[in-house]
Amino acid sequence: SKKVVTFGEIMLRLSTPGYQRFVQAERFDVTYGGGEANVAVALCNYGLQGTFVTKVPNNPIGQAAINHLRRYGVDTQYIARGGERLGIYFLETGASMRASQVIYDRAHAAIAEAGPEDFDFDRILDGAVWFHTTGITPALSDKAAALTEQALKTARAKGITTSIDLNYRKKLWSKEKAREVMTRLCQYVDVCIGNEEDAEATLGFKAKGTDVTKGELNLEGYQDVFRQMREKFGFKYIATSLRESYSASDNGWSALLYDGNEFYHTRKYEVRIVDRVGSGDSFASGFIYGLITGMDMRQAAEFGVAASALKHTIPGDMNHATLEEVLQLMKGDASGRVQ
Ligand code: KDG
Repeated sequence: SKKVVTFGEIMLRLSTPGYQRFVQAERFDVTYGGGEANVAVALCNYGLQGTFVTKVPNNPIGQAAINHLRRYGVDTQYIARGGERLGIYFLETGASMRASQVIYDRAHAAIAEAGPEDFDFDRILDGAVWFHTTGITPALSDKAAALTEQALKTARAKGITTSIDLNYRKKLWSKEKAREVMTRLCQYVDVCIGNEEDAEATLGFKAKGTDVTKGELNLEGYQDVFRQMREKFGFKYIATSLRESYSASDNGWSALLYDGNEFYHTRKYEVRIVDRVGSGDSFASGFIYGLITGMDMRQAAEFGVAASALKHTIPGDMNHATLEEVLQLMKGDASGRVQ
């Protein structure tokens, strides 16, 4: 099956049980997450060969992260071992009017301190049809940014389709730094995924006359931003999942796609949120899956948004919805009920 390579960080996720606050918790639930690892797992679930590239410490916690990926069929052969530690992130899940909280404990993670000696991208990318990364990886350190650039450049040189999810993480870097680095990386990108806030923070694109921080969906503003992005970088596709209504527990969820010619707004799903972490990655992996398997761009976006709607119902960062479930949902009504 088709090989897709993703590159980034996998972290140990420690979340408070149920809806407990951090200050109450006496134990944590353990799982693993990370934008690009989430994409690799979802692609394996759909039947592609997801290859995840990172560096994890040579200790049992690093091994546990690798085992977690292997459990879902991810190819882990290029994961470098060594360095100090696996990054951790703590999660307190929100409900109703109380928002979720994330605390990072990821400084000096093995992947943040990895160097060119750890990865031979020419060999890693051999036989791949697609390379994916996100704006989280170059935010980890200057060394990680250089590796991300190296991977994208190598993929380009080998004729492999490249995608990036802009994924701005304000706790990791400033907008100024993000803009400098992401503008450089986007030269090597075919498919760009990101919402209005990501586009503003990482690339400086702002819809004329709209305030992205207000959180109201403004399709015209989006179209304006996507046009500017396309003009500057020549992306083949620009896409984003869209949160159409805002509350901590319910979402109107759709996606928008632009190919330089046509804007396509997918159908909208009403989702009740169990765990929204990783929903953007679910959209990205679904969209990538659709394009790789020959769906037209609209179907690929519909597949992505249906996959992402299902993710909201699944605890953990990774999407464990099956291919059949996603296809079924695409056929059903928008409330998610299937006829
Ligand atoms: O997109 C989901 C990610 O945010 C999550 O898996 C954790 O990679 C992560 C991060 O850096 O926030």
